[in-house]
Amino acid sequence: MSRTIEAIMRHMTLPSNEFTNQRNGTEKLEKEIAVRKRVCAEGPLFSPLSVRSVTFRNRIGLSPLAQASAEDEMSNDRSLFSPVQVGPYELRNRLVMAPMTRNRAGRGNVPQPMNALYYAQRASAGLIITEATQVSPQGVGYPNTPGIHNTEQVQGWRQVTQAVRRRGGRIFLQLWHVGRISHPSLQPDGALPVAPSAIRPEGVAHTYEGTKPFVTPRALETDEIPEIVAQFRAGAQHALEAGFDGVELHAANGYLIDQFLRDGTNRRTDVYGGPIENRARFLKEVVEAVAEVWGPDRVGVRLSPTNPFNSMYDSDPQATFGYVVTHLGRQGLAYLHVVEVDQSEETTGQVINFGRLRDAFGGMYMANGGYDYARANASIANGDSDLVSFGRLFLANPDLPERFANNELLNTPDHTTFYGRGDKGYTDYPFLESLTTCCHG
Ligand code: 8OZ
Repeated sequence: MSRTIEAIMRHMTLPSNEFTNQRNGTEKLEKEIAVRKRVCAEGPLFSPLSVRSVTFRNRIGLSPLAQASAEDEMSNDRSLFSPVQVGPYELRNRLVMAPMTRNRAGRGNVPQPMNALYYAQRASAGLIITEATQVSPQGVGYPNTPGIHNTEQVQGWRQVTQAVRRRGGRIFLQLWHVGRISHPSLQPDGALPVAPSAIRPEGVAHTYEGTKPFVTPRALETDEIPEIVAQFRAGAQHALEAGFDGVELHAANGYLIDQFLRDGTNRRTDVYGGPIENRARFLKEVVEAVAEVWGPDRVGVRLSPTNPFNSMYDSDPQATFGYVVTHLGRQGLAYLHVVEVDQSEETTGQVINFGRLRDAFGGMYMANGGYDYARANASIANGDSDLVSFGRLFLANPDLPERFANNELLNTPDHTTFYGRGDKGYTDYPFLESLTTCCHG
């Protein structure tokens, strides 16, 4: 159901002040006054009104405000290609390149020129979100993933941001700490990975010596948590120095922040565990720290409420994430980015209503997970989302917006080259017009 129709139905049972409290309240109020005047003059109470596929026989019970938004929806041309304001930025389209781990950082987890070329090739996205990037050596969980915790890494990332900017693109850095999804061989001094609780994930870690069974992580002491918040703050500061346009917090897919949020991985009995108000405390503190560096309107947050990937589970994801997004909605963030699908063969079978999360957040909603052009466009046109991020399609099609716009065929992603090693399957996917070398120099 579109957001407008939902709003209309809600409005039939809500007092009008509750409705006008929603986002853009003032603008809507002004519109309501204008529409009331017009409605009085034209008296169309018994004229039919069509809102997409639904025709109302008359307008009784449909407030002038609801009529205005319905008419707006019909007359507006929201699509993947309409510009959108995200924080201080007007993005030229609503196609976002999703964060994707590619394991191609250079020595010392420093981004290299090949990485700059890869991102610059994809600069026609309305927004690029980088691959997940460690805020500290403790936050590392895979080989050759980039960091943002030392000067060399900041310099490496600066080449990336400059290359993207030269092509007129916008780029946010995704800040990451893997928590328990690591292995002593990837940790400083061979230490145990850390987590909210000492619960071992199923499966294997990916190390420089191949895969190894996950170990039981060490539960963080309460007084260690501010140090990790400080790692995120420092990562945010480094991202600013590296020339990014903003940052996204990786609070999804079973990494450290998500491990605190969901009750399957958080069995703490201190102020960071137990009820969701406590489980969300770590995320709240990280958001606050990072927003102090960037301002909240250049900070996005990524969540994956039902994704079981990395042995994740929550007993009540609608309530857990309803609370989380309601809190985030009050912070004035750039956007909420939601992985709406399960990225694991073991599905929990849990179904939640993402529209309710979107409404509870109230700001820019970025949808992710298995969208193609038609579905993404429809989602934006009917108000179900404001932005859509594409992973594999962007990986394989550096000029994805152009291909969508012209209804062109798409390159097929090559799974064998997703993770690691060289430019094959990285910077050599063809452009429509063989512009593969477009971004050098
Ligand atoms: C695939 C392989 C390694 C890491 C995520 C950062 O799922 C990842 C990731 C994905 O968010």
